[in-house]
Amino acid sequence: MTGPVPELEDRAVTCAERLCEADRVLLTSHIDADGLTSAAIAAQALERASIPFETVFKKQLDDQAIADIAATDYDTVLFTDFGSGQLDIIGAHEDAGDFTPVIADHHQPADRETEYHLNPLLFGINGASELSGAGASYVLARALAEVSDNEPDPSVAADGGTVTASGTANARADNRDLAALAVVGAVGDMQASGGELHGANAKIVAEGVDAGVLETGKDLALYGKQTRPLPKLLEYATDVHIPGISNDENGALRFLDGLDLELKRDGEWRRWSGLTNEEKQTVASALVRRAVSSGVPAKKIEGLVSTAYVLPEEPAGTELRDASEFSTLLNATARYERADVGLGVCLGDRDGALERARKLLRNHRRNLSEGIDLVTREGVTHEDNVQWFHAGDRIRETIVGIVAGMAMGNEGISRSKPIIAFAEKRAERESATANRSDDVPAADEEIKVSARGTHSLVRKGLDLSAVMGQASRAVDGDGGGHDVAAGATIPKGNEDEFIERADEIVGDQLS
Ligand SMILES: [Mn+2]
Repeated sequence: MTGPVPELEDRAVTCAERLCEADRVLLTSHIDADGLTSAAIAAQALERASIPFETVFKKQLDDQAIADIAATDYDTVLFTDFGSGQLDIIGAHEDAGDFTPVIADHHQPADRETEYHLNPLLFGINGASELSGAGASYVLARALAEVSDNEPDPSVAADGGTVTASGTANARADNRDLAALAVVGAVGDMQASGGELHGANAKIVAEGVDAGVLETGKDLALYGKQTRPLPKLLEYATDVHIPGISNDENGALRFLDGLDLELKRDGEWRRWSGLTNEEKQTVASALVRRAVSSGVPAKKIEGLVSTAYVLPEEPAGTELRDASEFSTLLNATARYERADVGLGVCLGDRDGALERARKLLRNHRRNLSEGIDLVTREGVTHEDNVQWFHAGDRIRETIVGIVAGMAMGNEGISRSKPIIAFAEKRAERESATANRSDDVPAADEEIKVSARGTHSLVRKGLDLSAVMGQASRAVDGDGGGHDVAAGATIPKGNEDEFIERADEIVGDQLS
């Protein structure tokens, strides 16, 4: 039998065999949507293979976090969605005999190798767009099902006769049912491009469809198709800006009113997921017509349709039914350091954990809108090539970048210059994650810097990853990220010098 990604199969089997030899395993994973789904996939695969394990989450896998792991009694440590980039540190512990690492990751490896290292980049597969941490964990899970012989064969009845196992039972036996979580992780890591997942990710999607845990189809590329009331779905959809609808409460309402459509049922706004195909067609066509008549470029209009990844086993009208909403829910738990809640949701806790996750998401949205109001009210300072604001401790450093990006285009905040936001790093607060040793308080003397641009600025040469890296290192900090969004940490008091440097670098890039 071959796994979903043939290039990775041999290595996945080697890693799986090593896990099966362990008496017990410490599973450690990154805290974000991809890391949470990675952990959930690995946890279920270990459990089904009857390998005892414990799960811990780390926000950052630094020297201290790895030393803490080494100090445990575990001889085998499974790292998911991180570990490759820290192989130099991990390798030193391996050499010292502290533990044997098994890694399922997709980040750029450090300059060091180890035997049980499953990473698409080692096999010519793009780790940024073709396979996520959850995808690598899924490949490992499939190999674990193949290698472990602890599970009784579900197709054989107790009396030795053959029972007709359902497709889902088969999918569970070979871990293909976990493909849905792998897709949520990939979507959470923004691996969909041009409206869909590609490469190794697409192979995982195919397995999920085959196993009955995923459905795909072309649909409107708007966020919130499961849970948002129709007017809000349209109003908040700003990836493709449609004049008179996007960011326009009354406009969105008027647009819907003009369609021959039942907008409310039982006094409640209907949601996209509850519309018939015909009704969806009515809205979509009208939306495209409006976009065309308001001069939205054809390329942008194409972006109104994308592939939706639906989890048909989850209840309709819930976040869990749509891969993109599911990943957003998970990110909300991660951002507020409630990995335990996110993991619970992934593992099927539909009562306590799901309710807590929704509360965190509501709270997150409120924090965002308060942050945007604050920035818009107080305004930004314009330099020649950048604009910036300092939130102090009034916006959490974990969301200040998103706030900055969302505030662009509001009154006084330009979309033709990148925006840079400063916020104080706070000592980590109480957290109920399984392990708090990662929450070593950051020095209060540090400032988190977040920068956001637009795709049109990137096309003109903007690379915020370079800006954040160079400007921060010039003031004894460090940073990096992506061309359109990046971040840094710098010592407090160096903000002015940082802005001066960043302004120069952006000027050079855009000249
Ligand atoms: Mn990841």
